[in-house]
Amino acid sequence: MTAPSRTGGQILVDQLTLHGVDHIFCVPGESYLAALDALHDANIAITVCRQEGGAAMMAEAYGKLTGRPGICFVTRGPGATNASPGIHIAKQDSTPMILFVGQIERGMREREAFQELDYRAAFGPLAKWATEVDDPARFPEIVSRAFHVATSGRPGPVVIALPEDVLTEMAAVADAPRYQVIETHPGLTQMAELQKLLHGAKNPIALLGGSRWSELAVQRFVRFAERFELPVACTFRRQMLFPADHASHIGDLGLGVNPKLLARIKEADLVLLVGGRLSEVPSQAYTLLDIPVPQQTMVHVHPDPSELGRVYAPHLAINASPIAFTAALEAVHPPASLPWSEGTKTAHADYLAWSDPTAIRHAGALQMGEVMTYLRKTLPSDTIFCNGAGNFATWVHRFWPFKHYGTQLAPTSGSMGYGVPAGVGAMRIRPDSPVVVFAGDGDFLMNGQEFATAVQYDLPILVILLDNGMYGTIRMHQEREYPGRVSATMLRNPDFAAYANAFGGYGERVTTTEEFAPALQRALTSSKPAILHCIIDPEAITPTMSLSQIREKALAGKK
Ligand SMILES: Cc1ncc(C[n+]2csc(CCOP(=O)(O)OP(=O)(O)O)c2C)c(N)n1
Ligand SMILES: [Mg+2]
Repeated sequence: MTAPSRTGGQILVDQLTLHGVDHIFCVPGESYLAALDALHDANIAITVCRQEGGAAMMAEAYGKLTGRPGICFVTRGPGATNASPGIHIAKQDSTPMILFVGQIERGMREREAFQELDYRAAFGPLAKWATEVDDPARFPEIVSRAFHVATSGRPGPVVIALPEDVLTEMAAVADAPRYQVIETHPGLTQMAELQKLLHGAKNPIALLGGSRWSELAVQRFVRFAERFELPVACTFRRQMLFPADHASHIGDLGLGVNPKLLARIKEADLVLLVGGRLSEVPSQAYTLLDIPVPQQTMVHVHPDPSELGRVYAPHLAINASPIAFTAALEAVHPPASLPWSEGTKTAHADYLAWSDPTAIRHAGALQMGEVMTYLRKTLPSDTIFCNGAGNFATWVHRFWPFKHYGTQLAPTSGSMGYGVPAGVGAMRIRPDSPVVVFAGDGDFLMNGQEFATAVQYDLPILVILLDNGMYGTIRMHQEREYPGRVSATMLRNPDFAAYANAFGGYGERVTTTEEFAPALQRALTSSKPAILHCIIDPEAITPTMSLSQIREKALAGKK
């Protein structure tokens, strides 16, 4: 049978449909009208956004939540450069994503035509693969490859430029088959070696990170941890990989980490690192384990062979996805006695003490320890927490007990402005899960415009915006390094409650602990996207150290 003749835009959208795409995030542009036209009749939901940075972060959040590539469409030049933070997040966070970018007509290339950009050059180092389509007949091949590249090995972002005339040109070409996720399984001998190492260990520890997990993979790892009474920590912003209330959970390896957890990892004789890279933040600036050869016996499990031996030379390297590895763990058996099991109990108790918000007191009338205690009592455990970067995020990371896979959206890349778009993206695809966005005053306004998208699609995300009138994290670093010399870190803020109202959402200003709970209840009953504008004392820069204490300590050190 001969293939029907279709426009490039139609062929492209037909490929998306057959690869299972059910949602795209976009800001429109005249450069890809033919693709938008084909989307008009496709069974694909569209979220139209206010800025490409927000659209790309929503697509990245989709990829994080589903394990399938998040799809984003933007226009050429400024549309593409605006989308670049989402690409960087997908790269660092190992998230499958595909960004389609409009492009000038083929015949105008190299003249620096209107909004012309060389996408291979601009996105080459940022993305896992960046390319441009030259012929509409090649859409089936190139889109299929994009899905395979985005999801295989260490997942990541793909960028595909779409010349305007390639989208309008007709071609007769057959569709590609639906892509398959390329699974990477551990070998029997490797699993036997792992069992041998575990049987010889006195003090093992597991660290979980990366992507290519699933709810089932987490359940399997929980069963393995139970059989071995193994202590398990999650790495930076990967807390949803192991339930915080489980007896084997011993905390997370992020910023402002529990010193007892660090000590325990240093004292371990076997480190089982599953899925992650143990990069700068979890490795505490590469000080936690020796490089290249850790003193501990290291077993590194990663879906991408190029990450194995990249920084650490593991004693046992297993090239497998967490999904396949955890399936194989079912056949690994514990030794007759578990000399570390008392240590696991102590480590879990240390975690519980460290993450107890009730003991926390800091400056100001609004006490975050009490706020977190209230949230722990009130919010359902399947609430999806989203945040960008700033000291405000500590309240979530340290004090919210993540219990389920798929409840944490936070960039390991430390990108500000992620929380609101991630929350919008999450609620678009999981409309029945409560979504809470934690944001700082600096962080919020980097993509606060997507609050309008939440209003447009009736998504009642709840933004808890902690306003301390500054880029607090940087101020904290300033006080440490250059005490008393405040430079470019102060902010004069708008009335964020009025902002929420002006957008058609619900907004309230919260200045005391007593005001928080009733304001939260009113926000929830409004059923609208809501912002609680919480005024935080600038002194309350960390749960335990005030800004003045940090400055005084630094000044004392300089004397
Ligand atoms: C896109 C981006 N720009 C700049 C930074 C550097 N940075 C990290 S935290 C921070 C300040 C965050 O301020 P805010 O959101 O108000 O949170 P706070 O630290 O005050 O709680 C800045 C500027 C970053 N991580 N990402
Ligand atoms: Mg701030």
